[in-house]
Parts: sequence; C-alpha cells; structure tokens
Amino acid sequence: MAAVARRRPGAARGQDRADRGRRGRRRAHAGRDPEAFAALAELAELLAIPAVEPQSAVCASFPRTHPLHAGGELGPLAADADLVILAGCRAPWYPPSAKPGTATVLVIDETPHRPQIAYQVLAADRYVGGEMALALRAITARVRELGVDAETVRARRDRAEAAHAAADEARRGAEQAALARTEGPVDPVAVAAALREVLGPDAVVIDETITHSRVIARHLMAETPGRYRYVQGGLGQGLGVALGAKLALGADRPVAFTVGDGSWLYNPVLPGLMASAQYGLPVLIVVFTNGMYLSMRHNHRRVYPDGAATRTGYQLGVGLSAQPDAAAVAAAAGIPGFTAAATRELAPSLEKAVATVRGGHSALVNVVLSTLHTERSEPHAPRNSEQGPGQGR
Ligand SMILES: Cc1ncc(C[n+]2csc(CCOP(=O)(O)OP(=O)(O)O)c2C)c(N)n1
Repeated sequence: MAAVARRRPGAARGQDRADRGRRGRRRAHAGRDPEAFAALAELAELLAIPAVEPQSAVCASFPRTHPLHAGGELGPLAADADLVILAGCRAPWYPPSAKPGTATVLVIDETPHRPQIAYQVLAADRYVGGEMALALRAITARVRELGVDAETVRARRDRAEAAHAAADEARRGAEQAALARTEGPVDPVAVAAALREVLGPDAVVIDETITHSRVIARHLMAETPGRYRYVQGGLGQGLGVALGAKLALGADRPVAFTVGDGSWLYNPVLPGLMASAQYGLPVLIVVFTNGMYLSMRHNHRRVYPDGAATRTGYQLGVGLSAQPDAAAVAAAAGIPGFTAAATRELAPSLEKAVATVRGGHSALVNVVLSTLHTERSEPHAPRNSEQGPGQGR
C-alpha cells in the first residue's frame, strides 16, 4: 500500500496503473472535484470503464446521461472487476469487510485519508494524493502512450452501453407512470422529473432532502459538474447554502433548493427568506412534504422491529402534521408560495414559481407527497393508552 500525499503523480507510478488499466474489466467510482469531472469522463471513455456514482454521492461526478454511467450500486460491478478506481470517495464500503470481489483498488483523491475522520478504512492497494484531475489526466496520457486493446475495450463498451440503455428505459418508464398518475399521492419521482424539465439545463439544485435524495439525484440526470449538490452535515444549512450558491453563481444561473418538510423546520426560514429578498438572491424552494420525519421512523423500526412503535403504530418524534403550511409561511414573509397536492398541479405550480424566480424573487412550492401520514406531532400526541394498534399513522 503506497500513500502518496499532495503531489503530482510521477510517471513511474503511473506506469503500473496504466499497465493494469489496459487489461481486463475495471470500474471507476466518480469523485467530487469539478475539474476531475471531465478528466474522469475522458479516462472512462478511453477504456470504456463503467462509472458508478454511489447513492451517498454529494455532487454530480459523471454525466448521468453518459452511456458509461452505471448507476449507484458499486457492489455488483466491483465484485466482478479486476480494477476499481475510487475517485474522491471517502467510504466506498462499510464495514471495510464488505469490500466486494478481489479487484485491485486504486484511490485517487486530494486527501485520500481525511484527517478529520477518525476511522476511515478504504482498504485500497494504491493511493494517489493531490489534485484528482492531474492524476486522472496523467493516467489517461500514459494509457494513450501504451495503447489499448481495442477489441477488449469495444466489447466492454457494448456491455456497459446496453446496461445503461436498459436502466434509462426503466427510469423513463417510472417517470411516465408517476407523471401520468391522476389519483393518489404525488410520487417523488414525478416531482424530480417535473423539476428537471421546468428548471432547464443552466439551473443548480441544492438538495437537503433525506429519504428523497436518491430519487432526486437519479431523476435530475445531472450532466454537468455543480448541477447537483447535496447539503452535508447537520440539518438546517440548506437554505443558507442555496443563498450562497446564488450569490456565487450570479443572476443568470437559477438555483433550486429541495428540502424535506422536517429538514425545512431546521432551517432559519424567516431570516433566510428575508436575506433572499434583502440581498436580491432569488431561489426556488421545493418542500417535499410527507408530514413526518420519515427517516426517523424508518431507522427506529429497523433497529426495533418488534418494538412498541411497530406494534402500536404510534411513535414519538415522527409526526409533523401540525406544522404550519410551508406555502402560507412563505407568503407571510412576502415570498410567493404555491402548493401542489396532486400530480396535475406539479408542472403548473413549478412553472409559476420558476417564472417568479427568473423575475428576481424567491418562490416556494410545497409539494404534498402524501396525505396518508397523519401522525400527530409530539406536543399534541395522545397518550399511548388512547392510541389503538395501527392508529396514529
Ligand atoms: C441538526 C440535526 N438534527 C437532527 C438530525 C437527525 N435527522 C436526520 S434525518 C431527520 C428527519 C428529516 O425529515 P424530513 O426532512 O422530513 O425528511 P424525511 O425523513 O421525511 O424524508 C432528522 C431529524 C440531523 N441530521 N441534523
């Protein structure tokens, strides 16, 4: 294992990687450096390396529309690979023993081992520190010098493209079905697809949803670096991050902020909306309202599958149905608020909101994903004895 910190990768080290890169099956795991975005695509194209953006990815790292984009599951591909390149990836498998297959693992990362992470085990064979784009370009250049086995690469490209085409057809089918739904709750897939269409290609999405983030990343289909960014860390930073992104990007680049109704409560909503108006930083806010802290509910029931919450259907700290209507709160703060409680209302409300934002003012769309969840919020929660099994959901 060779750790190489913050240096330009040398040709000698590149040789070994390049030799390995010319043979057999291999996978790239995309990273977060915008410069590395193009460099990774170039290397992937040269060798027909399928690129995986893990479901935990915090930004767009490889064009989702690219035929070599292989989705979000590293495991099945890595299990069958002879080389896995982890680019800007701090925890590809956890626990470390979950590392699939026997592939040689090459880590390319500005700081392969993060000093702030007490326990980070990548279990890689080689590490290249320093700028990812430089490392990737150096490898690409060396592989070009050495030449590639055109037949092997063509066969691998055919396989990867067929898999991508099948996955993309499934994605389109899911979107059509979700958007065509005339009854029942709004499907998050429909929200993400409608948002993609309404936003246009120049917009940036800052995402602070929890259980909906995978759907958003998958259906937003980011093609460019910076198109999608996930807000990391404790909840409540998203609105500020979105305003900061707007400040950085300027008037011509729309910024959308997607957030769960629970995470929205963690944000400084009124100061954020006031700052948006005061400093001329219009953002589109899309609240994914499911009436609860769904992830809390999931995690609790996963850990205590036979617990009281599962048995009675009653669970503290989950229900959000008593929170004020997000569109009304926005309107009270002088921000146009729209509500989409049915699929047919999605596009019209998003279009009106986007027009407002393009006109220089923030707007909020409250998307009501489900009216099924009526669990009462804690201060009003009835005692357990008043709650029959299956009620309070
Ligand atoms: C500051 C902070 N407090 C608490 C949490 C724990 N937490 C993680 S997800 C979550 C619920 C988020 O709810 P919502 O945005 O509605 O998303 P959903 O789970 O319903 O998809 C909470 C409270 C956190 N991440 N950060």
